[in-house]
Amino acid sequence: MELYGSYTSPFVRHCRIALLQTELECQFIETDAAQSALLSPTKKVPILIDCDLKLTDSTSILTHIYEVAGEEFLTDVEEVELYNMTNTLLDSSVNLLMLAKFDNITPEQSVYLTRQKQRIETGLEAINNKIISQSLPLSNAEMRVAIFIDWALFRDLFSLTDYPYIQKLLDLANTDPIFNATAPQD
Ligand SMILES: N[C@@H](CCC(=O)N[C@@H](CS)C(=O)NCC(=O)O)C(=O)O
Repeated sequence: MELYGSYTSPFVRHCRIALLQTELECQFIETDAAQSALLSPTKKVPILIDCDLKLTDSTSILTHIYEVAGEEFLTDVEEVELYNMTNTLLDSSVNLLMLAKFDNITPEQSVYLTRQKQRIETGLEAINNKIISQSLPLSNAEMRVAIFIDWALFRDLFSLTDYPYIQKLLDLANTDPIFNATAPQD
């Protein structure tokens, strides 16, 4: 198997964590925007190639990794809800970051970006009330939350002052050696 991605992407990090957890053999190939545009119709990372199978989304990649390892992934509807809500906030956060970085557009200049920013705030409030785990291992959805939050703090997108249960989850995730070993780095 080959996983294409970057060391900063939260979507790629979740796949790297799953590979380390399951101890499956996989080569990691660092990939920039130009290469991902050639490799994937979505022009995004991660991308996983396993023989004839090409997967272009972290959720299909995670589904494949856990299936190959004989483990379950997202079987409970509440877990799917938390996982997907986190993905929605991740996508909004990536949009905020990229539009500011490449086009110099901030929420103050855009009605739709203001809605994205509000979506992140109300979403974080909801996620703060959905955290359950007090000890490791985290559920796959809570791992997604921890990965999202660690990346958002790395990018200085928001603080956790108003979200104490998310802070506790991040503190717990940081006691996991695999979570630590995959922390975002430029
Ligand atoms: N739904 C995708 C999202 C992947 C994604 O947004 N990846 C970002 C990196 S964090 C990317 O490649 N962005 C490039 C772009 O938007 O052009 C997944 O779960 O894999």
